[in-house]
Amino acid sequence: MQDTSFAIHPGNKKQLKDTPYRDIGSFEAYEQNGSFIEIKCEQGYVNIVLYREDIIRVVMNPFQKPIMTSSFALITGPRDVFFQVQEERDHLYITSNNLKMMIQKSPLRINVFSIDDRLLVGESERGMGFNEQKEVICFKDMQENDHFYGFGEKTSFLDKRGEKMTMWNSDVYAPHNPEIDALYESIPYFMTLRDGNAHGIFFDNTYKTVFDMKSEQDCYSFWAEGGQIDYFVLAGPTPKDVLEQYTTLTGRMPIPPKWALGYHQSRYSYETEQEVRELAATFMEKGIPVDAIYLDIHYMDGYRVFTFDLERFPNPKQLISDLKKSGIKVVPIVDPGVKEDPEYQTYQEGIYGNHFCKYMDGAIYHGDVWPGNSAFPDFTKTKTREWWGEKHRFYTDLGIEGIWNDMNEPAVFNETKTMDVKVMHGNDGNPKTHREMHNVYGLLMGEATYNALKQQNKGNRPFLLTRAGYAGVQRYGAVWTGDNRSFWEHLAMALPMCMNLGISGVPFTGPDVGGFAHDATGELLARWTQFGVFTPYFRNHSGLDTVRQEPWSFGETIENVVKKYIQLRYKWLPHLYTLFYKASETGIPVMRPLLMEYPNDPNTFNLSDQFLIGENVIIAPILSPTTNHRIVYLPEGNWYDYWTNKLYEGNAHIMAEASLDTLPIFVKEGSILSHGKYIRNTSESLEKMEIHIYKTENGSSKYRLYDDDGKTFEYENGAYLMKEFRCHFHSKTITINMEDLHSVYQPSWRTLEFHLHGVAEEIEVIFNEKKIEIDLDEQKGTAIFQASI
Ligand code: MIG
Repeated sequence: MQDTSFAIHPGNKKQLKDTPYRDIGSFEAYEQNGSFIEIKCEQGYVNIVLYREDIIRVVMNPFQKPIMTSSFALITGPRDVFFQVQEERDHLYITSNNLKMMIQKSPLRINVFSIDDRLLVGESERGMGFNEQKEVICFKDMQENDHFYGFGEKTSFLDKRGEKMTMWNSDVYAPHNPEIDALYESIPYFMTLRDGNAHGIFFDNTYKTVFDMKSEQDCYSFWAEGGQIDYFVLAGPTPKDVLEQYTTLTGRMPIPPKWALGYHQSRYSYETEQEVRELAATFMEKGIPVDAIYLDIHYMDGYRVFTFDLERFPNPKQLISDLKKSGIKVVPIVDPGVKEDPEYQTYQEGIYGNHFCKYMDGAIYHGDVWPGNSAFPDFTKTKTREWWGEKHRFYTDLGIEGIWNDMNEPAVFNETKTMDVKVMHGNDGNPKTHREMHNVYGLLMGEATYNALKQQNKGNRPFLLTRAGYAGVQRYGAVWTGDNRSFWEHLAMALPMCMNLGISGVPFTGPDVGGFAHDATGELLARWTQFGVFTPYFRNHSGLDTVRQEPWSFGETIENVVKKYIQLRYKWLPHLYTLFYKASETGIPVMRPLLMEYPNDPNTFNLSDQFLIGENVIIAPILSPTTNHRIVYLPEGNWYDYWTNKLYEGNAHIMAEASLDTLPIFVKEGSILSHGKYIRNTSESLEKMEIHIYKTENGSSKYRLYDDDGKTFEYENGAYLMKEFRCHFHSKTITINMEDLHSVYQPSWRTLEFHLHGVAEEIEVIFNEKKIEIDLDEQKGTAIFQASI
C-alpha cells in the first residue's frame, strides 16, 4: 500500500521513537596526554587530536573514554604536531600553525577556525549529544552561503544543501530517484564551500549515519545509530587542499593499468564462450576499440563463485588467452555469497576454516542470493581475507587480471535487503555486530580481492571494480554506480553523482553507459557514450531481458557515432592517464565539478550538467532526447570549441550546437593537452604523441605529461617519464620549451607532433630556443610541427 495514495492517508501519524536529546554538558576538566587533549564533560568525554597542522580529529563518547584506534578507513595515524593549549576561565584554546580551536566550557561547544580567523566549523546553540537509544549526534552552524559536496554516491544535484542523506550500503535495483538517499556506497564525508574557501568533515563512524543539511535553516547535523561522534575537520582552504587532506587520511587510488581506462563491454550476461568470442570478433571486424569484456553471473556453475559452468564455457583458459592475444581482458563477476552446498569446496573450506559470518551462538548466517541459500565470508577477519584472496588463484591461473565485485553491500534477497544486523563479525578478536560493520563489508572484500590480485598477477597491476564501499574504497577499486536505468534522467544524474564521488576521494567512477535496466534507444546510447568517453570509468553494461546495447545494436548511424566516440576516448588516453596519475598522487579527481577550479564563481556552485576534465576542459553532454543544442556555462577566460577552434569569451552562458555526433567540448586558452591514437585497444603501442596547445594572447602555461609502461608497478621504482612543456604566448610569438623532468622510462612513441590551436595567420614559433617551420592551416586555425622526443 506504500506506493499508492494510501501512503498519504490523513489518518497516518508518524510514530516518533526518538527519546529526548541529551547534551554532552559542560566542561569539567582537561588533560593533555601526548598528542591528545582529553576533556571530561558532565555527560561524557571528548578527545581532540591533531593529525596534522591542518587536520584535527574530535571524538565524543557519552558512555566511556573515547576509543581512539583507527578505523578501516584510515591509513595513517596522527603525526607529531606542534600545538599549544591555553586555558582561560570560560574557554580552552588549542592552536596549531594552521588551525585554532576555541572551546567554550559551559556548555561545551567546539569552534574551529582557520589560522586567519575564518570560522570553519562552529557550534553555537547546540553541540554534541546523544539519546537513550545510544544514537550520537552533533549540530553545526550553517551559514547562508554554505554549499555542500561529496557524501559519496548520491542521487540528485551537485550541491547537497537542502538534502538529508543516509549512509547505509544498499542494493537499490529501483528506483534511483531523488528520494533514494542510501545507495551502494557509504562515504560519510563532505566538503563545505563558503565564500570561495573550502573545508571538509569526515565523520568516521561505520554505523548507519545520517547527514541532515535540510531540516533547519541555520544549522546542519550528522548522527549515527551507534558508536561515537568521531569526525575530522580538514582545513582546506581550497577544494583541492581538502581532497589532499582527506586522501591523506583515507588513501589514494593506485595508478590503474592502462587497459582499465579503455572501453569496456558488459552485459548481464554474455552466457557462453561462443557468445564472448563472437562479441570480441565483432569489435575487431568493426574496428571499434575495446579493452575488456565482462562475464556476469551466468559463467558460473550454479552461481558458485570460483567455478565455471563447463557446458557454457568449456575452455575458459583458452578463451582468456585467445582474447588476450587481441588485447582484450576478461573480467568475471565475484559475489560474496557462497552457496550452501556441502559438496562444494569453497563452502566446505568456509565452514571448516571458520570463515563465514555467524550469530553470537555460533550458528552460521545464511541468506538468499543468486545461488540460493548462501553463507557470507567474514571479511573483518584477516585470516578470512587471506583465504578469500587465495581463492582467486582460480581466476588468476587462467590469466584473469581483473575482478568485478557485486552484491557486496552485502545484498540479500529479503525485506531488509541485507544481512541480519545481529550477526557478529569476528574482527580479529574484537567482535562487532553487523549493524556496526555493515558499511565496511564491501570495502574489506575489496581489500581482500585487490591485495590478492596484486600478489597473483605476476607484477602486473590488477583491476578491481566494486559496487559497495566505505571511505577509502579508492585504494582498492573503481566504483560503478550500480543499477541505473536507460532513462535520460539517469544519464543526467550520473554527472553530479560521479562528480560528488570524485570529491569524496574516489576518482575512478562511472555509470553503466546506456543504462542497466529498462530499454535503451539508439539516441540515448549515442549521447551516453559521448558522456562515457569522459567518465573516468567507461563501461557499457545492460541488464537481462533489456534491449541489446552493444555499439552496433541500433543501426549504422548510431554505430558510427558510438564508434567515433569510443575512438575519441582512446585519443584522449594520454591526457586522461596523466590525470589519473595526478589523482593517484594528490587525490584530486580526474572528473571535476567546475567549482573545484572556480570556487569564487557562484555560477558553478550547483552546476550539475557539465564538468571539467582536469583543470581546463569543459565537457557539456546532451542530456535530453531530440536536442541539438544546449546552454554551456564558460567561466572567466576564453574558451575554444574543441571541434571548430572557435573562440568564446567566458563568464558567459553560450549556446552550443550539438548534432547527434557532436559532444560539446571546450578547452581553455593557454591549455596544453596530450593525445594519442590506438586502433584496437591499449595493448598496442603508441607511435606518436600529439601535444595540443591552445593559444592565448599573452601569458604562459605549463603541462606535465606523465607516462609509464601502463602495466607493471615499476613506476613505483621510478620507471616513468615526466615531460614538462612550458609555453609562453606573446602576441604573434609562441615560445615552447620541453624538458625531461624524469626519463627513466622509454616510451614507444619517438615523435611528438605539436598542434597549435587558434592560429589563423603566420606566427613565430620558437621551440627549445630554435625557430621552427610550421605547417599552417588557416581555415582550421591550426599549425602543426613535429619534433623527436
Ligand atoms: O541484479 O549480476 O548491479 O551490474 O549485472 C542483481 C547481475 C545482480 C547487479 C549488478 C549488475 C549485475 C547484476 N547484479
